[in-house]
Amino acid sequence: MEDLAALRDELIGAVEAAGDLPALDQARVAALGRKGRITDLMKTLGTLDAEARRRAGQELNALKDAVAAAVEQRQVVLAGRDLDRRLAAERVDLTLPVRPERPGRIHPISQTIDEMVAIFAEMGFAVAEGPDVEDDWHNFEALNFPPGHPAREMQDTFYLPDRADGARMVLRTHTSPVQIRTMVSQKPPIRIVAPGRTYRSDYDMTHTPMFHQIEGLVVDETTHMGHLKGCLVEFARAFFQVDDLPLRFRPSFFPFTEPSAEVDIGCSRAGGEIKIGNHGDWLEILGCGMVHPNVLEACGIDSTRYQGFAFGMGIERPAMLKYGIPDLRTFFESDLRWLKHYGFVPLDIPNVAFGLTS
Ligand code: 2U9
Repeated sequence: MEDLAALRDELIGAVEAAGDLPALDQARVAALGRKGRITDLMKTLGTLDAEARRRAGQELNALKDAVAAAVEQRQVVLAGRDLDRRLAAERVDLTLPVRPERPGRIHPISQTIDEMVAIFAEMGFAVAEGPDVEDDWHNFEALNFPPGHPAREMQDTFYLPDRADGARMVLRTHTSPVQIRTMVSQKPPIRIVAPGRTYRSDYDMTHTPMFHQIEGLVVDETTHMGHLKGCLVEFARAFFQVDDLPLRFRPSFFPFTEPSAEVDIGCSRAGGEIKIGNHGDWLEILGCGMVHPNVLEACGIDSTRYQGFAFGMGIERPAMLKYGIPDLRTFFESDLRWLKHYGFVPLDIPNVAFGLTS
């Protein structure tokens, strides 16, 4: 039998010298493979007498284990080095300017949200966000929805399998749970807008199962309906860029506001085309009201001391009106030609002072 100590140094030396994973595999096969050096020696054991075979067998097994352990160790080192090399080679500098020949486009929904947020930010609103998957309490209960309310029906709401603790989870049907979370975690005064994705089980020409909303909430000691009205008039005129845009507040009902109103803006429908402005006709764009005392109390806010106003609107319809996009469903088809046509250049960041969008 050959000198096993020398063989060990040679084989482990080859493993440790391997500079990459393919070279390591070669060294492993040369030692432990079907035609490897150790395997070859194993085959000669049959020619030895019983005692020598037992001793040589033990030594060869120890050598095999030592080489296998060295291969494993080296593998960890080389795999780490490979990853480091890939991370260095594939590094992307996100601060680099957009390549002029391939600028990409901002989706009209993102642009519209940015515009709306810019207007409300100018008025002093902060942006709040929350999870898309909500529990029943944040989405319905705290918002004063009675147990049998139609919005809770299976047909309208996407329910998820119950959690291990029995909690019934839903895909949020509005962004209102964000305001609930804000009121639970912050003390008044509160002034936030909550833009984001919402979900309802509905699909036709004018509804998609996922759509976007922006909602607003102001809570303070002296907040009243006049503040709500001024805020929404200011918003609508800035968003549609029509200085004398008339707004009409019609009484309505929502479980979470009292009193409640729906808001129409002036428009014309001449020639089958909707034009926003002071033209005698009306178009509904949002809902609003004073936060129901039950909602304030559910969030631990004293409704005898604080009052709030809230409003909510979809994003898709104002975006279609402002940018002349005729079909709602095209928003979510990921058609690059559509995006090139209706999208916005990335550095055209909405800003009230310099104009929302050029
Ligand atoms: C809290 C308290 C009150 C948000 C409101 C509306 C009226 C409304 C709809 C417009 C079109 C949703 O996308 S839509 O279908 N929304 O009419 N939303 S008041 O009121 C709140 C929200 C949160 C805590």
